[in-house]
Amino acid sequence: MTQDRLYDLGGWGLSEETREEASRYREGVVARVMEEQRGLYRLLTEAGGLSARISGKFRFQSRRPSDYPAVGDWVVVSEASGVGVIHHRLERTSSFVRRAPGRREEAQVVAANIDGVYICMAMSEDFNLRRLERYLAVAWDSGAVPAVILTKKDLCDNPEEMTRRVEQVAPGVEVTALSVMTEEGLEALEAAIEPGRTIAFIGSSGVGKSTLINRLRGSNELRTRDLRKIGKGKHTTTHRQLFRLEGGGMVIDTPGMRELGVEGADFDHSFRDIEALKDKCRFADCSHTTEAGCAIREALDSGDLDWERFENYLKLQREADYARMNSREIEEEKIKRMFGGKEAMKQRQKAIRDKNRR
Ligand SMILES: Nc1nc2c(ncn2[C@@H]2O[C@H](COP(=O)(O)OP(=O)(O)OP(=O)(O)O)[C@@H](O)[C@H]2O)c(=O)[nH]1
Ligand SMILES: [Mg+2]
Ligand SMILES: [Zn+2]
Repeated sequence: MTQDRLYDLGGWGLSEETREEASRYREGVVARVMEEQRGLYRLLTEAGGLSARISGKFRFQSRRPSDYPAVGDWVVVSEASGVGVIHHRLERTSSFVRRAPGRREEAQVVAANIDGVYICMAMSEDFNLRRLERYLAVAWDSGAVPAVILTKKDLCDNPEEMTRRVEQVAPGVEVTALSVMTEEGLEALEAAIEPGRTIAFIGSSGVGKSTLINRLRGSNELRTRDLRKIGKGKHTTTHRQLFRLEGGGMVIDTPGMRELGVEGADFDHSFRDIEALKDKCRFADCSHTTEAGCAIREALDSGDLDWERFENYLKLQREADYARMNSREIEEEKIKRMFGGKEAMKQRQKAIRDKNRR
């Protein structure tokens, strides 16, 4: 497949490593996933936009939903009479992954190859610190740098107090309060989205993600919630989509999440205050319940550590453990499929060893 170079994908975040990885495949050219809707992908190649589907081989080799391309991914695509076929998904440098709600709890990639995760939370009805802690734990695990965007500042009577409370549960994270109504904080946000970098906007439904992205793009293309027409709890954005801003930065709009299930979490960053306290407990295996010299208990007693924050930390850790356990089960399932179970595999290994000994 030869191509006219209309787009320099370097400006769309393509690194030398990924370009090199793509060149190892013979089937097609490199492209970025801009949009995905029910198995139909909108891609950008160096020659321009292209609609594509997954090849049969790709589908056959994919075991989990997270194996499939997500918005932001780099893929290898070939084209025949205007329709693209995706042959490979290239290595991800980062990904925001949630545990999808539903019967089969599975990892779902919300956005891939992102540099930043902007966790959006409204300063009005949506404000919830425990949920924010959950988002931060998952966002830190993505490999991208999280930031908190507090939206609808115009609807808030005490924005300074609210910002302060958010900063307390988000150690080491930039917190920005803004309003699309009054335009306050927008310039700083625009400047923060640097050329060639990709930022995913995530958060509950109705916090104003699409409104903000429309404003950054100077466009009205994205549908936003019309408060007069649509009832509460409805999601306005229905699929994920990547845009490049005039300044050269890229943003990904995502549908609001009702719940963010934990698939992986990074506690060292998101709960660094608690992790640091744990190191000060007298006993390395301290359960933080009745032991003497427990730094956690002391901090809870003195009020330095908020009880609700600590309880949320424990809860999220249980969830992360459970998710890890699940992925181990998936591994075992895979072994079973390939070798007919662990016992069968052990016997085969023993047979091979015996044979080699002879
Ligand atoms: N007062 C005020 N309202 C805002 C602001 N930003 C957004 N809104 C309103 O909030 C509502 C929801 O905005 P959306 O942009 O659709 O929210 P969303 O986060 O994209 O929601 P989903 O697509 O469902 O996830 C709309 O009615 C916006 O007009 C703001 O800064 N101030
Ligand atoms: Mg939206
Ligand atoms: Zn302790």
